[in-house]
Amino acid sequence: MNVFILGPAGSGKSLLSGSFASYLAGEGYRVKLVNLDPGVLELPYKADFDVRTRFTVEGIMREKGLGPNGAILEAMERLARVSLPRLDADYVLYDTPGQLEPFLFRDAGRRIVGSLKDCCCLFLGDLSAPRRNLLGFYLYALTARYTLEAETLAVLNKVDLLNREETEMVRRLMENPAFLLEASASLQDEMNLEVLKVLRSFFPPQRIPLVSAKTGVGFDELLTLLFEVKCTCGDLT
Ligand SMILES: Nc1nc2c(ncn2[C@@H]2O[C@H](COP(=O)(O)OP(=O)(O)O)[C@@H](O)[C@H]2O)c(=O)[nH]1
Ligand SMILES: [Mg+2]
Repeated sequence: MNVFILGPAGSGKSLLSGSFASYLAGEGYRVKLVNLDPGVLELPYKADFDVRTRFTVEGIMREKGLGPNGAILEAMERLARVSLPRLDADYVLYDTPGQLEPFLFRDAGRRIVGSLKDCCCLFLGDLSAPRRNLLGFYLYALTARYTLEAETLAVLNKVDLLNREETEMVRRLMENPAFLLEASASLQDEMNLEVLKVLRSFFPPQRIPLVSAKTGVGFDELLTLLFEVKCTCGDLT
């Protein structure tokens, strides 16, 4: 299975790529790691294929006299055309560019994901950041799924940074968003619920695992969800 790890800058894509790969290897799977981030300076794992052997954002800046934003756009154009090696493994994990938007909204993401069979994307949210905007995170994950036309699992990362009450609160919200209204019945909450109702009629609800790329908490649940995606009859509720 090809697993793309997506998410906003700093959500933990690279750390999760490395630590989830180690976890899978420990479970007895053959795992390969691909770095698709041409802008990263250091990686917390050893990549089996690294796009930086072809080009880097820094190299493009020098070569073309561009600033960082222009170089990132040029790098995404090149990424869209890069030919990836076929890697023989049970799971190939793809760490994606630090900046999500140009990967998602330009050709690179759609082309690369669309060129591979047996794909699943993990869309990471940073629990230390969007605690008050979980619906916004979920909508963004759906945007990735809609844009890439690939099965996409929303995953909340950095659960180790939450205390027990905060973790419980997030878990309850994920299981039953109506809990939002019990907390405070603002206009925004009512709107959130209406949006959720509409979304649920189009997208089957999915369990959202709370994981930690740092400690490995939640990896068992993440792997179970990947099994369910693989099994077409999988029930994600
Ligand atoms: N505490 C904690 N920190 C994390 C976790 N995942 C990532 N980080 C940290 O968040 C920062 C950004 O992580 P990185 O993997 O580079 O994010 P990326 O930009 O999405 O690839 C780094 O300092 C990581 O060590 C996590 O689960 N828990
Ligand atoms: Mg990264």
